Amino acid sequence: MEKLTNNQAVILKGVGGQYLLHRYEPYFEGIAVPRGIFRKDEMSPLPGDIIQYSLSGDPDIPYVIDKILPRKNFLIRPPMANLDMLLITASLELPKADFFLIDRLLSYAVLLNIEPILIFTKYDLIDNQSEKKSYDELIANYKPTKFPIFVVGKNYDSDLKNLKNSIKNQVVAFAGQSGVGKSTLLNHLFNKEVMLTGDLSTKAGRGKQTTRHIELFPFEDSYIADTPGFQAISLTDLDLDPQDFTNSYPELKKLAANCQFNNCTHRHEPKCAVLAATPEEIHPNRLLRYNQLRNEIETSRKY
Ligand SMILES: Nc1nc2c(ncn2[C@@H]2O[C@H](COP(=O)(O)OP(=O)(O)OP(=O)(O)O)[C@@H](O)[C@H]2O)c(=O)[nH]1
Ligand SMILES: [Mg+2]
Ligand SMILES: [Zn+2]
Repeated sequence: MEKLTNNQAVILKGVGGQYLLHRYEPYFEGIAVPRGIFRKDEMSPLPGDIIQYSLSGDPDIPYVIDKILPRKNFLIRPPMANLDMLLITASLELPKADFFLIDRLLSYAVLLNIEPILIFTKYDLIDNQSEKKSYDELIANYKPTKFPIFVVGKNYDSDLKNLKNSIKNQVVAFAGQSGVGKSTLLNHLFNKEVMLTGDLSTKAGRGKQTTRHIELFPFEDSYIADTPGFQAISLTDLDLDPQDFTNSYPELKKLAANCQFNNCTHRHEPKCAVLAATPEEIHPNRLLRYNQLRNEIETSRKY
């Protein structure tokens, strides 16, 4: 994140047309409403937006948002802007890892210029063959991508410090299935209960997903969001160029340099370096899923 000037701030959340603003240096926090013009423009302020503000003269809502600065990226669902990093979280125990969801989230992040990080939770629960197998399988599928991988669990904190370092000074969000431990990890990073976790929400009788609105939490020079809604991301909504989708797989992109055709789809072409690759270069199951996802993208496209 760039350094902000005296009249700039980050939007932490928006509720009922009011926005909570925050800045680390020099420290600032305040509530603002946007100037009328945004409503006409369709560009409405989002959590993560860097904005310019001024005084409103109203003691109840002391600031107005004058301008939204250009966005690095913005997501429609969950609605937020300027995300630097996506913490894609999967469980080594239950719920069973959804490899398609992980693949989709990885591509989505790459395509939107967001750095993906993989986090595997519940390492403490690995005590039989089937969980050991799910650990090996996750590592084997994603090690060739070279995306950072962190393994965490109850009382297993050896990767936690590295994770903390990686997210310094970044706007980050959690993504992954319900119950994998996103809120648990967020609370662990903060060292306090900021988010309701599974147990609590069940007790409160509020069903599965706990968080409804998007909120960024300032944490050691970073902004962290515990965002519901990433499960629903759909690559076909992006109206992607299928070749751009292919290029969002780093291990494919690397191997593709040696394919005979430079627009190789790596599905059936002769002299395809991807089809000839070893499981250490690209995992066979990830390649199978890639085929299916690319087919979906191609058939959903309107030519
Ligand atoms: N043993 C163990 N349990 C964990 C770990 N991480 C999370 N849990 C438990 O898994 C359950 C779900 O955790 P949450 O943090 O609420 O999961 P979540 O990903 O935030 O789920 P949603 O908010 O529904 O998306 C809770 O009962 C946690 O205590 C872990 O590393 N080890
Ligand atoms: Mg949660
Ligand atoms: Zn190829």
